[in-house]
Amino acid sequence: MFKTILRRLGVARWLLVAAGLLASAVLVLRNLSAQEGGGDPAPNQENQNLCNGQPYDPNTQGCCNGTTIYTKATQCCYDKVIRSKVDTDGDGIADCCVLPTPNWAALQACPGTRKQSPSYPNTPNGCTGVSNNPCGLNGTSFLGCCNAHDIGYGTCNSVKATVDTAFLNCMTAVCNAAGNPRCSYQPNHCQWWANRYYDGVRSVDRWYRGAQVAACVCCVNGS
Ligand SMILES: [Ca+2]
Repeated sequence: MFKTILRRLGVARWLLVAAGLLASAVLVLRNLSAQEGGGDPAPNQENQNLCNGQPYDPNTQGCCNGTTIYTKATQCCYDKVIRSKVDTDGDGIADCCVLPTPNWAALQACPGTRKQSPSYPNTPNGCTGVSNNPCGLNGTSFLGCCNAHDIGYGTCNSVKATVDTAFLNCMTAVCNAAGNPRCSYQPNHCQWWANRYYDGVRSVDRWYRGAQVAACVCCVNGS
């Protein structure tokens, strides 16, 4: 009886050892298969880029919206759409330049370059909301200066401070040419009004930003 128990314990020990060996073998096999077939590309294709399963060369091609391959030399992908770098729809600018730009923030985030919109008329309208000739004398009209200022704001990529300074210089030149006279209805001189008009535009951003949004289109690099 006692011998039988000892013999059975011996058999159980061998069974445990055999089970341990089998588990180790399974682990080794599992590791080998993970190295070969995991989520990464196979070793002989490790540098291959796929677009929706199709291989492409990222140096010359792109994967638009994660689904469609396009050629970088002649096309761009903007707003998830493949567009042409030339003007195929006849609106006067490359199709990769998108009209219109919705707002100032979008314009700042514009991918690539900003260009003048061919459909923006950039028509000046004089001294908007104020008198063209606040001094009220012959030779003291700021109309031409206000129009130039409008066109400056409506020129894509213009610099606001530069346009505003040119506006002041223009009005100062008008006043100087007229001898900086005392104005007809106020006890101020022409230059006083020039300075007020300059202050009026220098301190406000929204007119400049609105004009830039209307005047600019966003063009993807190379367009
Ligand atoms: Ca076009």
